Amino acid sequence: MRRPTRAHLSRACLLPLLVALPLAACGDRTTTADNTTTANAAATDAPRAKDGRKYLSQPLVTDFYTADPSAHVFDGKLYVYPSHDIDGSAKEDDLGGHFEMRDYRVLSMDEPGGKVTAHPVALDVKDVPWAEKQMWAPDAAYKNGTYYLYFPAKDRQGAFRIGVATSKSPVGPFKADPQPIAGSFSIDPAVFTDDDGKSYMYFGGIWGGQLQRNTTGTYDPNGSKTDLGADDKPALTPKVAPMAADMKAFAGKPRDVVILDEKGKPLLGGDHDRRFFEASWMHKYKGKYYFSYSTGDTHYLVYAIGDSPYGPFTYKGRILQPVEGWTTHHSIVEWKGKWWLFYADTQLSGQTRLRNVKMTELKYNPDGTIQTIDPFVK
Ligand code: FUB
Repeated sequence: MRRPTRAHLSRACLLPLLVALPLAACGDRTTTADNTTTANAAATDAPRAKDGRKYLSQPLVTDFYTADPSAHVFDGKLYVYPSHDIDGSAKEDDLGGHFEMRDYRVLSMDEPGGKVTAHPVALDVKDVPWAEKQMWAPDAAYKNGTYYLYFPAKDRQGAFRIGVATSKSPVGPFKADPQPIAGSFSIDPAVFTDDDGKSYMYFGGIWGGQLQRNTTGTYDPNGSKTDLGADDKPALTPKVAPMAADMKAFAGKPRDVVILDEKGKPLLGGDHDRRFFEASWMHKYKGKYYFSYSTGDTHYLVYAIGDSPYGPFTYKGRILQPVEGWTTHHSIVEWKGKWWLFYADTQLSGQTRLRNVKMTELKYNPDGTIQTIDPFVK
């Protein structure tokens, strides 16, 4: 049998299930009356990248496009909160105008490598009173019987803000608060709950994420379209804010998340291989706080370690080498005795705007550093 090209795969996998699908490529799956889809993460005849390299792992779902996977374990089950990429009409640009997402769908799994259930729409931009467009990378949290979905979107002035929506179910539907979180700006919320029950939101992203347009505390629509252009000055930092007891507001002003080099100096703006771009994530391993993020235009997922959720964090290295596609965005979670990295590439479409989420095991060295993952098999 001829190996399906990425274009074939993309079209075949996204067609309604009217015809017999190439199950070896798309994975075994069924669709139920409530539009729930289940897919088997394992593919037997794995397609290769254009240059012949074999992907390390396969997309978790193949009948719609997903990115920015935030994974959480609730009651022993794994839930992934991804962006839902769509094929919009905007031209690709440096500010991410081509990421035109309008809603969220949650994925769930009972076992690593097992069936993936894709649940119906959990939140649509039309049901968020303050938001106009671009429902980018979300995250979720749980407290006292309520699930919280955090999401960035542009308001009617074109400024990214961060909203919150709640549900009694981890898969939604979620009901959005009428206003964004007061004092929030930029993109990519990641909410971490520490062992003492206190929660923190990490957020921010440069370029399309507008961090460089929020340096004074107010959104400046005419601010820089790129880095600040001050290569020998400390880089723009992500932000962290403690969450209020109701998980719907900040309990304090957002602070800078300072990332230091090996000499204890803040990473510089010109250090594109290591400076923060977007996609904050926090996890705790053996009592240390691991802040991880994407370097954007150099395409790495990297991490820094600290002793407090507020930092400072010292840069330690790469988690993931560049994937196929411009962006990747990740999460790290412990599940069933192993650690997992969730990330995205463009295997199904070959287009940056149409990504697909994946998972792979993440391993630590005895000294607590993370073993760098290559998204391709040698
Ligand atoms: O998916 C839209 C944006 O692209 C996310 O918010 C960023 O992290 C990047 O993945």
